[in-house]
Amino acid sequence: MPQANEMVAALLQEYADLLQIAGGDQFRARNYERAAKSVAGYSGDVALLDAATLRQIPGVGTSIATKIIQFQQTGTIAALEDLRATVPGGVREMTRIPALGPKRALQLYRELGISSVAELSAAIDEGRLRDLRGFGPKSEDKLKHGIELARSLHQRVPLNVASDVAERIVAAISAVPGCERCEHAGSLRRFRETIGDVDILAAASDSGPLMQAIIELPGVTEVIAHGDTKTSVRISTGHPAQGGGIQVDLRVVPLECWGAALQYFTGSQAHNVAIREIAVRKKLKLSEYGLFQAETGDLIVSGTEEAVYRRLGLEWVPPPLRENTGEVQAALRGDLPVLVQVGDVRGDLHTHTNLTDGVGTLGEMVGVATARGYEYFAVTDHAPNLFMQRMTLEKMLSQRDQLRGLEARLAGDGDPVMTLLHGTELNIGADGTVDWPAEILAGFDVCVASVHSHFDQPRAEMTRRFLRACENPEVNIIGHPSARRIGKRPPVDVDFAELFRACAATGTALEINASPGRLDLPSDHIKAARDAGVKFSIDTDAHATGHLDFVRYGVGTAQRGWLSTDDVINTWPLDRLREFLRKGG
Ligand code: DGT
Ligand code: CA
Ligand code: CA
Ligand code: ZN
Repeated sequence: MPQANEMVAALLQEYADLLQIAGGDQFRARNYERAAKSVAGYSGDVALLDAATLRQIPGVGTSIATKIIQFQQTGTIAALEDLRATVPGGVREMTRIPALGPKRALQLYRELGISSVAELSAAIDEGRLRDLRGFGPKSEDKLKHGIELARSLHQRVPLNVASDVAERIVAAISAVPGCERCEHAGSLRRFRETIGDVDILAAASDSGPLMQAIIELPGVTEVIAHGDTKTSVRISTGHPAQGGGIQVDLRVVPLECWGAALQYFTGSQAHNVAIREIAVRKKLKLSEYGLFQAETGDLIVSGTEEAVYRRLGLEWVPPPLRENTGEVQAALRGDLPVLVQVGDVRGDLHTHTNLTDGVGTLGEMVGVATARGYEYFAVTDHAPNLFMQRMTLEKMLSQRDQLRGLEARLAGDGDPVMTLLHGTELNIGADGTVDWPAEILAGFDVCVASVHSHFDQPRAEMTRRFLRACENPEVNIIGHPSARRIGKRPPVDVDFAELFRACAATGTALEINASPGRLDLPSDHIKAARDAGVKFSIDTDAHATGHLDFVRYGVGTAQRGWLSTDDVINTWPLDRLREFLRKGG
């Protein structure tokens, strides 16, 4: 995404937040929020557009276009500066705490003078919230939990944010003369769902110029350490939510050590400990410099990861498996799974357009899917029970016509380039029922069904709710099954073992939602689900054309769950997929 779009989106979002906190016009706040999303998902560079072109972006009218022009000229928005003066930044931070929200954050500020998360935390401990209207012991607990969640995200960065930073740095370091190799390692290479710091490994005989290059990169806010083998900096991420930036460690090794170093710095620590124990038993010594004879110190291998693993009697272990959860034993037996790859995905089965809350038109979304080379593509806009999306039967049917027309045009005179599937994302109601009667649902090619409300149901009720959705013959995929938002909302309390059994028995797939704020089903549940015979669909839940690219995070998450193509329905040819979507009916 162009950098200016990112910045403008952040400013518009901040403006929306402040409007809402200051108790202004909720309608205007929502407009700014919508514009922020559109700008973030817009493919052109807003720094280069005139007012007339800006107004073509969905949600951008005259007033917002004027503010963007002002940003182009001054780097800021005057109206925003005014609002900032009336609401302290710490209060806006407070609104990010799940279970608080703008109204009550402002109440805390006005009535108790609390203007930061730290002050709020102290006030809870001192019992100062207890007598406040609208707050009680139960909300104290919820707030404390919310503060924890918000803090954990503040320290660790979402996968896509770290990934964008790493890509930028690897490109910059690779371009330095003398750099022979450069790749990212650490938790990012393992596709953990959040990243503590970004580890970059490079090979060069002289590390100096590479170390110099990283401290001079644009966006570096602090040099934490600067040496010959390791340099650490803090760098801003360019993403709105990550004010504090992220730490990046660059390590430079001689090319001969590449494989041993990459293995070492990819981790995880637990995996490395297990591998080193195997080395010790073979009277060898493994370090970031290579695999050596313990006694003589003679080097055996170090050039490639494959050679290091092979000499230890193991298959090469794909990084997402390296968590010491059975992969070492499997690699010793030569029994690792053949993991699903991004290139195996034949289509996306959960996407949105601007008919509901997406920002891309049907044509734009389909265009980008075609360019990705997908064989099939499902459009699954929200269904009527999510009232704020204002979906109707008429709108849905007219979209279906439009989609069929588009498909015919894609095919031209020849074979269809890509099959378009008309789907919907249904809402699993509190009792497990979904939108629309069965005869309407039967008209869709694919139905995703998700929980979007009543997140706090007790386990037994929540489990019954999911089971009923699975037993619905029209429901094909349970969307973002845990409904968590990483760092924002905890997973729902459902009996996963029961859910997995029901999915396997009814032929309902569980989604692996690839959106970096979700990554849901979380990887730690995937393996158990697979063992129960569940099939999966790796979907982006794209709300903008750029989101289709999130599929790689979904595939990384699936790999962490040990999945192969046989487990993932949208890697299958269309006829096999269609057979699955019939649910045996
Ligand atoms: P993160 O940054 O918290 O998301 O997680 P990692 O896994 O990237 O951890 P990090 O950055 O501390 O270190 C990167 C890798 O380097 C780690 O996975 C294993 C290796 N490593 C770093 N320090 C040590 C250490 O003291 N002992 C061992 N065995 N390995 C280490
Ligand atoms: Ca790291
Ligand atoms: Ca590190
Ligand atoms: Zn959804």
